Amino acid sequence: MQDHENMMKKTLLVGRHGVGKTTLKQALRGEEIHYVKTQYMDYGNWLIDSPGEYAEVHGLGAALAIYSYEAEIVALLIAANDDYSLFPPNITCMVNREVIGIVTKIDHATPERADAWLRLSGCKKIFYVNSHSGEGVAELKTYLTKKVQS
Ligand SMILES: Nc1nc2c(ncn2[C@@H]2O[C@H](COP(=O)(O)OP(=O)(O)OP(=O)(O)O)[C@@H](O)[C@H]2O)c(=O)[nH]1
Ligand SMILES: [Mg+2]
Repeated sequence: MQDHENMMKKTLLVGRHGVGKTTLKQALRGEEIHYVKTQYMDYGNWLIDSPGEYAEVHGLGAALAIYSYEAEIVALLIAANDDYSLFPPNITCMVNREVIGIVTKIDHATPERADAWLRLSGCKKIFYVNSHSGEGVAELKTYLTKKVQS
């Protein structure tokens, strides 16, 4: 999968430390998967990767509202095997952008619980990915591709 930056919607990835944001970014870009701890906002190209610690603060809603100004789409990530959610109910109303949900690590557990948490937080459209095998990644990438006007 080749990355054509100007064809992609600028997308902000948000979720707890270790949920799989950077790994998903690598999978979406078609890069080799390798671990790197995200230490600061990474504006590399169309994907804006955030450190999990930024989402693990009391003022998450306000922080989301500010970072989302830089993006066209905000993606909230929860892993299939997570046993808690950082995102309060209807947090999507803090964001003046489309918000999608992404369940990561679907190789670890079934996605129902993470899916329910993301819906409770206000996400209407939810994707399911395994960034290691690539399952679900192409479908997500297609969704994040700008539609050509005819
Ligand atoms: N089994 C499995 N492991 C995954 C998947 N996605 C990510 N991981 C693993 O989860 C760990 C954390 O992944 P990262 O992508 O670094 O997580 P992050 O959300 O970027 O974390 P921070 O940068 O600390 O906020 C790594 O060891 C990844 O290999 C997945 O779909 N399946
Ligand atoms: Mg990271």
